Amino acid sequence: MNAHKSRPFTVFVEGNIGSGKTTFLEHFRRFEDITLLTEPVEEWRNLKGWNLLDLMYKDPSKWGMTFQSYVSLTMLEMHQRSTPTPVKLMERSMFSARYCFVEHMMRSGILHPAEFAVLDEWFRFMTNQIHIDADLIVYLKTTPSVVYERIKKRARSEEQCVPLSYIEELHTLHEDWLVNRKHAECPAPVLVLDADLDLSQITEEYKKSEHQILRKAV
Ligand code: DCP
Repeated sequence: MNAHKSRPFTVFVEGNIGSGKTTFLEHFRRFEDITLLTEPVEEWRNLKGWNLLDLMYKDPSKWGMTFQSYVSLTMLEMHQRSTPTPVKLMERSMFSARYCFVEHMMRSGILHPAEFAVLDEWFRFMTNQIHIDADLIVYLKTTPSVVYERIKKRARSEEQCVPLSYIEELHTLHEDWLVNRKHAECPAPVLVLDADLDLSQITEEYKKSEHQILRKAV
């Protein structure tokens, strides 16, 4: 994996919707030598004036394919982005897009099998033909009912109709990928953190990952 001496130590932060990925990234803002790449949700909400996230939630069968192909593009752009620092911390990756979100849309019939086949071919091409740096995955593990309450509380307008069953399904898909290793591809070692803790306690939990992330920066 460390083929190029100058390439950054690359960490993906993964976990269910509302698991605190953004808060985790913010925790590392205080350190030098880390580039933080937050998820481009704002780009998904405004592509030439179109809110693809909203379109996808309102009519998943019609917009799921369009939304996920745009997510893939934005993720690929993040994977490819060069950083001036020795550590690169990314919110999500093209892997969770494929193994959690696209997988859910395929299993639930939201995506037509032909649409799924196209997305899957893109994913295979990207992971086989383009080198995607990956050194560590931080998995913010949560209980579905806990994140469901957080999602309701933060009230992101597009997510208002998200049912608990969807959050449970996404939880299972994250577990299958990162803990049960049901997919051939898990691109890096996984560090599991308890992300059910509330804000007053979570800093201590986040600190458990500092060594693994920061020792690469020195
Ligand atoms: N999403 C999706 N398909 C993807 C990636 C994300 O449908 N491939 C959706 C799910 C959410 C929104 O995009 O409605 C953002 O989800 P994330 O879990 O990626 O980001 P959060 O902002 O919820 O993360 P956190 O609360 O952990 O900071």
